[in-house]
Amino acid sequence: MNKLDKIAFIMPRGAVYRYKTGAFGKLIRYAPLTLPALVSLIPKEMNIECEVYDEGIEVVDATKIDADLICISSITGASSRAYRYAEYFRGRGKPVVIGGVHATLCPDEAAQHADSIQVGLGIEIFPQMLRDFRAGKMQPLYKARSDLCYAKFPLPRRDIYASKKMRFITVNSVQATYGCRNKCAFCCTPYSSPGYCHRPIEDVVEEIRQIPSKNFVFVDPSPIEDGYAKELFKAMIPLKKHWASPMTIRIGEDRELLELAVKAGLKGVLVGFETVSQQTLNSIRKGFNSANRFYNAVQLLHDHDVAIMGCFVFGLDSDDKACFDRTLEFVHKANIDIPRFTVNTAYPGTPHYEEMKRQNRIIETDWSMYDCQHVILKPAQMSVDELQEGHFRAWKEAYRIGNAVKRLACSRSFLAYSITSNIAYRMYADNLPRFTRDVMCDYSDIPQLAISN
Ligand code: B12
Ligand code: SF4
Repeated sequence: MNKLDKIAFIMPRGAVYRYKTGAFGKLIRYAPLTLPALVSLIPKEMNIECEVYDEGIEVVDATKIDADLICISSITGASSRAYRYAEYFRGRGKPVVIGGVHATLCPDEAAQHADSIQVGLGIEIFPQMLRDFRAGKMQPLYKARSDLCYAKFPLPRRDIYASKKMRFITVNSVQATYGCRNKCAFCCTPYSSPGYCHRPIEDVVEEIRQIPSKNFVFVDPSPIEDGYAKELFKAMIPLKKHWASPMTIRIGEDRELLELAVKAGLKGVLVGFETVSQQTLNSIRKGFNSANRFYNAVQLLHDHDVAIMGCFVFGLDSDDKACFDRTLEFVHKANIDIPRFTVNTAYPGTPHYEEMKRQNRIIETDWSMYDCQHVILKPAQMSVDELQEGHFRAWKEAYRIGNAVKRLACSRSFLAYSITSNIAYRMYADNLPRFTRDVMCDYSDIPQLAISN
């Protein structure tokens, strides 16, 4: 039997996203659902106290954390820090569990740093692991079943952020669907989840109804990839909420779906356009999108007062040095309300990563650099410096005051949010170049201890 009166959850963040020292301001920082969902899964009868430490909203002092079990959640870009925290706590004799998207994609690696790892959603395996831990028989690996039941989730414990909720723009994150039907070569969603799964519509509606605010965000990869979305949106209309969500650009190509979404309160979408070149879209297995329809789709969204956060990738293999200006031209012409740029990044577990490895083009192995803002691959048609500099220049150019004012004046969609986001992303764009490799891979704030056997 093990004592399990208290768990400490730690969510490390990459340097750009860290509280105070990062570049990702409060105006664009919403709460991930990860820790509220995990805490809600702790069986009540186990009577376990929880402490939650999220580096996105606080400076974490590991020496002050004391708990019977340390649970670390990390995405790829935060995994080097996750491992350092794990080493420190194991050095203090504290058992460590690591879960999240990176442990799901790289279980063998994560297992070297933890007493137990969790692969996939925690829905069944997290409570099981806690029971096993208390019984003194925790297993080294817990893997979610591929036929999980998505009904009757406990309500996420958003109250864990109560004392720090002002550090987020919202803590009201909701997820209705998991995985994605598409299989874009660079994206880890299809390779870290078992297909495209839905929660029952009545569960999602009831969860949204209970949110004590008019506004919330979906964190689904794209909830509109099949007929589920239309039924969900119909059921959401009476709730009279306002919301934003990631979605493919299909939302701007299916008028009936868009009208239902707007009636249900849609105010903003995050769309991964990735590129304005059809050849490049095809090369990344995103050829189901048509670049020549992007402009009209954006206009349709704007006509329905929906603001667009548009994401673009630079340095894909068919991108030459003209990709920066070509993309900016589209951003300006279409008045993309909140443009965001990334550089070609290969995440482990994806076909893209395997291909880049095969071609011996991966030039960076510290996961902290895998935040999509730093070049980690040899580009095909430009140098590493040209890609990095072109990327920073695109951010700067898009957020020049004149450009931001022009697009906001033209679009007028969800204006208050678009204005504050533009201010926050302008600061982000100005700050990005100071996140050099030395800053990104500096772990000196995490204490070091040798692992005791
Ligand atoms: C919120 C969010 C963010 C937030 C915070 C992320 C963070 N944790 O630091 C912000 C805005 C900062 C962000 C930034 C970025 N993000 Co992001 N983000 C998300 C998003 C939309 C929602 C996360 C969430 O709430 N999920 C819902 C919860 C319930 O699921 P979950 O996190 O997987 O948790 C469950 C299980 O994994 C497991 N679990 C998780 N942790 C643990 C821990 C333990 C101990 C246990 C037992 C179980 C467990 O149980 C949980 C409950 O079932 C996801 C997409 C998604 N839907 O997951 C992308 C996602 C995590 N982001 C991603 C990416 C690529 C980025 C960016 C590069 C974006 C960009 N283009 O610039 C940056 C990178 C930042 C960095 N430094 O690396 C990728 C991750 C890729 C990877 N391999 O790491 C995702 C998966 C989207 C995607 N498909 O591309 N992101
Ligand atoms: S990029 Fe978007 S559409 Fe493509 S697989 Fe990922 S979530 Fe699905």
